[in-house]
Amino acid sequence: MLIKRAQAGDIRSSEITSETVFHERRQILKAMGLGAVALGTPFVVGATSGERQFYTTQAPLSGPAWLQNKLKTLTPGQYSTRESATPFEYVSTYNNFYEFGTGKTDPADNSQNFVTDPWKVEVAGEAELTGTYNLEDIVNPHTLEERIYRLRCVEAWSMVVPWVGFPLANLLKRFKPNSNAKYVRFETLHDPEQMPAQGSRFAAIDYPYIEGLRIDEAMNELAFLAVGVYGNAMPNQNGAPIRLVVPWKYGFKSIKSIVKIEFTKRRPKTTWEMSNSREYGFYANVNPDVDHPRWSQARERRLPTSIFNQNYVETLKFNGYAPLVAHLYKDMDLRKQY
Ligand SMILES: Nc1nc2c(c(=O)[nH]1)N[C@H]1C(S)=C(S)[C@@H](COP(=O)(O)O)O[C@H]1N2
Ligand SMILES: [Mo]
Repeated sequence: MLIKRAQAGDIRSSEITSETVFHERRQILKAMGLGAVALGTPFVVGATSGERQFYTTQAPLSGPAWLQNKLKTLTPGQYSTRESATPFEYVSTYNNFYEFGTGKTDPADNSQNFVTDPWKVEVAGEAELTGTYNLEDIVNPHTLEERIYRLRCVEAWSMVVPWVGFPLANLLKRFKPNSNAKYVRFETLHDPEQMPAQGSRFAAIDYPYIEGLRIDEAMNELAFLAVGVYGNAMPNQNGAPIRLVVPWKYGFKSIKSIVKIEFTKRRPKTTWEMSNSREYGFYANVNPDVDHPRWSQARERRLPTSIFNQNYVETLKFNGYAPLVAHLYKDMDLRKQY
């Protein structure tokens, strides 16, 4: 009842610019005691003035103790879509995480014993500060916020996910990247004992999974590091314990289970571009005008779908985030640099 449906691509300019209003709303939320809402349903939507959504969980908090503590201070973030989130059941069982198998339910089926605590992240390359850090030290200085983003897979399906995390830029700045830092490269854990597909001679892609962003893309306020969904810690199949979320790009840019972040001079060679550069580009901006060589990108199936209703919605340029990101590409031909 508190969920308000709105048009796709619904970032209002007021939402983008109105910092003050946002902070006021946050104060109201705090005063209402939201963030620890407990009602009769497993997932609860709290909202201020019937507008801003906020999902939290009634299930026991998961993840390490330090994260559970931090989750109690979760706040609604800026830039959330007002579209309703795809139910948790779908978000956590319809996945792409090839390290655990290529079927949509393989990640949920095969990742349950994946060990994500303790977890270390190495920060390397063109920056003043580098080193290997416990996940807690990576996450702790940041306020955890909820961002409800559309996720558009290159395979032409999409969902709406209430992520829990913090802006990537805030983390990157802590390491003081130098003027040679033109790109940021991300790497997923390589551990064939835990990730069965990495050991297979018939693996669909090369491992470890690598992704990358141009530094200005990485510093854009929409680029997000997520440590959870639906008010709780990240399910293994969604990329526990920490994954990238780049909502204006195809889902494959949103690399999971990150162990290394590196500032580089040169554009990194990324997994899907290396596997087939004609089908998957480095930029991978969602673009209804540039079809995949084997299918149209003009529309997408919005989960949940059924055999009776494929629930097609129009695909939006930059996945509807153009007001915040189009300027990054103003001098580029996005048909060539896809
Ligand atoms: N390491 C790794 N990260 C990955 C993938 C993967 O196979 N391995 N799949 C990508 C793709 S294609 C998509 S659409 C999203 C899916 O995220 P979700 O399962 O949380 O919806 O994760 C991306 N990140
Ligand atoms: Mo994807």
